[in-house]
Amino acid sequence: MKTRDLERAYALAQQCYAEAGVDTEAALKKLSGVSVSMHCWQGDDVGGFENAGGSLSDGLAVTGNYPGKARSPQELRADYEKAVSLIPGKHRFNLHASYAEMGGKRADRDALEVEHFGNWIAWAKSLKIGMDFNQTYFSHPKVDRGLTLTHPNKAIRSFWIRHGICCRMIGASIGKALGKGCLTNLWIPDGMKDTPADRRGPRERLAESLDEIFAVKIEPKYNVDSVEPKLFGIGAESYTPGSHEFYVGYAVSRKVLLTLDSGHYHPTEGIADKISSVLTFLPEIALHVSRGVRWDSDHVVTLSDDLQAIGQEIVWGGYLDRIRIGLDYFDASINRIAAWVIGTRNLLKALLLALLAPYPQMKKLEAEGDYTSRLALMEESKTMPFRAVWDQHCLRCGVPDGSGWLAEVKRYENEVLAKR
Ligand code: RNT
Ligand code: ZN
Repeated sequence: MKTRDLERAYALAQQCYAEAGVDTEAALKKLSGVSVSMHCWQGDDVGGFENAGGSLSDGLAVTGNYPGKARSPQELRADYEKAVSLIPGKHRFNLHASYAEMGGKRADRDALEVEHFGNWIAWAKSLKIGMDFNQTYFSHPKVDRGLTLTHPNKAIRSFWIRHGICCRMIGASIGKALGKGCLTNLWIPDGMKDTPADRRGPRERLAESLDEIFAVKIEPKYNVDSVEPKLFGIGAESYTPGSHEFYVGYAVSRKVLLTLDSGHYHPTEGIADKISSVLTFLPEIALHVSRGVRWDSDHVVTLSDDLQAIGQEIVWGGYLDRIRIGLDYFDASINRIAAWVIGTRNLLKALLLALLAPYPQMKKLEAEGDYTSRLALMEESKTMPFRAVWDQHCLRCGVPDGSGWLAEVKRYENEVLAKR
C-alpha cells in the first residue's frame, strides 16, 4: 500500500483502539523491544557444516526438496540477512554446534572450540545482533542406538558430557564477544521405540550427566543454560527420559532455564498454559515456537489459535522480559527464506494482537466476577483493525507491509537461489 494510505489507515485504527481503551503507540513500543531468536537450521534443513554432506539423523526429519538450500555458511548468512531485511525489528541468531566451520582445525563434537565459530561471531558482530547456541546431540556416529547422555556405556556418556561442557564454554565466549548474553540450549534425542523395562536407570544417568555438564561454572552474564523436554520422538515413541516432569524438576532444582517447544507435547496439549505455571517457580524460560501437525513435524509457524494463546500468555502475563522467545521449525518443501519470514512475522503478529487486546480491562472485569463482559471484550478485540497497526509497524521499521515481502523473496529466488 502507499505510505499515505498506510498512515490514514493507522490513524483510523488508532482511534478505534483508543475508544476501546487501547494505546496503539504503547503496544508498538513494546513490540519494538522484542527480539526473536531465529534458528539457523531453517536455512539448510538442519544440515550443518561440520562434515559437508553429513545427513540429518537421530530423531529429527526434514521433508521436501525445494531448490536453493544454503550449501555453505556464506550462503546461510546471506539468506538469513535477506530474511531479516523483511521482518520488522532486530532479532537474534540461533546457531547449532553442528554449524562449526572446521577450517584447518578439524575437531570432533567433544573438542569444539570457539575458533570453530569465529566467522559466525564476527558476522553477528557486524550485524550488531545477539546469538544463541545449541548443543548438537544428533547426526553423529556416537549417537548409539539413539542414545547420548543416558547411554548405559560410560564412555559414550562421557563423550557427550564433554560436548555439553565445550558448548557451554563456546556459548560464554559468544556472549562475551558480542556483549549480549547467549542462551545455550540442550536437547537430546534419547528414548525408546518400544516399552522400556527400565525407566528409572536412564533418568538417573541423565540427571548425573547433566550435573557434570553444568558443574562447570560460567558467568551468567555471558551464558545461561536451558534444557528442553520432549514427550516422544521418531524412534522414541514409547519413552523419553527427558520428559516434561523430568526437566521441570531438573530446571527448578538446578536453577537452569526450561525450554518449552510447542511441538513436543501431545497433539492437543498446548504450551501456552504451561508458561505461567513454570514461571511461578523459575525466573526465566525459553520457548521454541513450532507447529506440529499430527506429530512434532516442525511445520512453519502460522497465526493459529495456539500461537495466539502463546502470545497472550507472554503479554497478558507480563512475561516479556522473562521469556527468551525462539523459533524451531524446518520445512524444505517451500522457499526457506519465506519460511523464516512467515514464521517470524507470525510470531510478532501474535504478540502484537495480544498487546492490542484490552487486557487490563479484561483482568479487572474478571476480578470483579463479570465474566460476561470479559468474554465480550475478548471476542470484540478479535475483529479490531489489527492490520493497520501491523503495517504501521512494518513501515516504521522499513520493511514491506502486507505481503509486499514476497516479491523480494521471489526476486532473490530467481537471482540467487535458482543458481545454486
Ligand atoms: C528437537 C528439538 C530441538 C531441535 C533443534 C534442531 O525435537 O525441538 O530443539 O529441533 O535443536
Ligand atoms: Zn525445539
